[in-house]
Amino acid sequence: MNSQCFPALTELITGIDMDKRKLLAKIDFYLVTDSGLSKKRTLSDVRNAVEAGCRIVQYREKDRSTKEMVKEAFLIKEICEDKAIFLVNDRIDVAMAVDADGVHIGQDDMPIAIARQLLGDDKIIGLTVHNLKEALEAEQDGADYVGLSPIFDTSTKEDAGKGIGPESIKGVKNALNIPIVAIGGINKENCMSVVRGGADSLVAISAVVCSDDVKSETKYFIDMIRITRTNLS
Ligand code: TZP
Ligand code: MG
Repeated sequence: MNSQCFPALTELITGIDMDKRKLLAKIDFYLVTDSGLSKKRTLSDVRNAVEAGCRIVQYREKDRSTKEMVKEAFLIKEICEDKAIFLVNDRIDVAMAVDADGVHIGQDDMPIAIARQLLGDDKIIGLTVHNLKEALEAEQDGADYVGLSPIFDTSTKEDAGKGIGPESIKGVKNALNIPIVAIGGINKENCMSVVRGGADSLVAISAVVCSDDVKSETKYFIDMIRITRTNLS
């Protein structure tokens, strides 16, 4: 079926919009992989999260060779296919090699303007920001979304810094037009405060990948985000 001719019909049938850029406006729970913490391994985590309805996956791998990463990235891309946005953390070369939907980069990584030149206008670029100033710069430089970090203290990323608190999200949300993904120390107990704070989406790495049942944990976060949003509106 030609999704460009029948977008509404396609969405009705598949449950998602086939255009990954449009899908970015609809993300809720955001999966970031972590092979060091994962109980059931990265591919299983991605498969289960996508089956639970997760619409965005970031392949974040710090311990593998480029060759292994490319191989695994191809497999993750296949799982995400037309169901979820597939981004690669930091490694623009890996993202390009597998034709991923985009990248997620940090403040010390490739400048957005150069990443954009390399990837093209169709790809999604997310940038980690820690405050309003960085968030405004990110939007101005052409980021498609920001990852606001860390909301709470976390031991998953050693250099993440101190948590800024969920109440800090609102100021960034009010100043930006692009989506805000909250990350850092988010779990089942505090996730509602993050959505109430104004986050469009959230990441909870250890709370999900350390679990025996990634599918049900993902489902929990997706349901909670949607219910909290509905109650806010
Ligand atoms: N970037 C900022 S904090 C973080 C990353 C990758 C780790 C978040 O992990 P957790 O387990 O959800 O606190
Ligand atoms: Mg990085």
